[in-house]
Amino acid sequence: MKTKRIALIRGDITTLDVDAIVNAANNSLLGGGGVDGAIHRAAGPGLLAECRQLNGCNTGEAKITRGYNLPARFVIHTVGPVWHGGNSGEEHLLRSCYNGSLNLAHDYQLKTIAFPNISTGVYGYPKQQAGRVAVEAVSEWLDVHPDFKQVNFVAFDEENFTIYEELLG
Ligand code: AR6
Repeated sequence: MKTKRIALIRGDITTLDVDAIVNAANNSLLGGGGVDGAIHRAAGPGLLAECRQLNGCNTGEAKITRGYNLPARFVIHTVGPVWHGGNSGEEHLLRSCYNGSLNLAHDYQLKTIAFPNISTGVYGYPKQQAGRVAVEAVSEWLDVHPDFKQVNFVAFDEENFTIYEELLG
């Protein structure tokens, strides 16, 4: 492990009892498939009602809501880039999702967070490359935020688990 403050968890992010789980959302913030659909189903209709007030979210940025029926107190919704081959600013935008989510958590004085592998489902970002960006961005952010307690990477499938295991050493 790069740091004791990074953990790898296998499973479903909606079951985690952390201060905030991160949603891989779309620009509308009005729900969708993948982890977004799972989070909205588990949180219940209050989440969608609050999301409607947010006026969407730009790619690479993040917004926060309460967690409603989730064990997590908050949901941080971030919009990852769609993969267009890697020369369209995807890495910069993906890094910005991690930094923006962590900065928002810090602003709310949260101490524990869980991330899915943003952009690697419907949005097509290669899982290994996205995992590397995620681990780098989080490690760098933690280095300058010694008070933050724990960042969890959540691997929903075996492929993601193996990727993070190798990246985290
Ligand atoms: N817990 C943790 N990780 C999960 C879960 C879960 N319950 N379900 C899926 N994953 P995706 P994207 C992983 O497609 O690529 C939605 O329709 C999955 O294995 O959820 O950023 C939104 O509304 C994958 O590695 O998000 C947007 O329109 C990762 O989560 C669009 O999809 C991300 O896959 C966003 O696409």
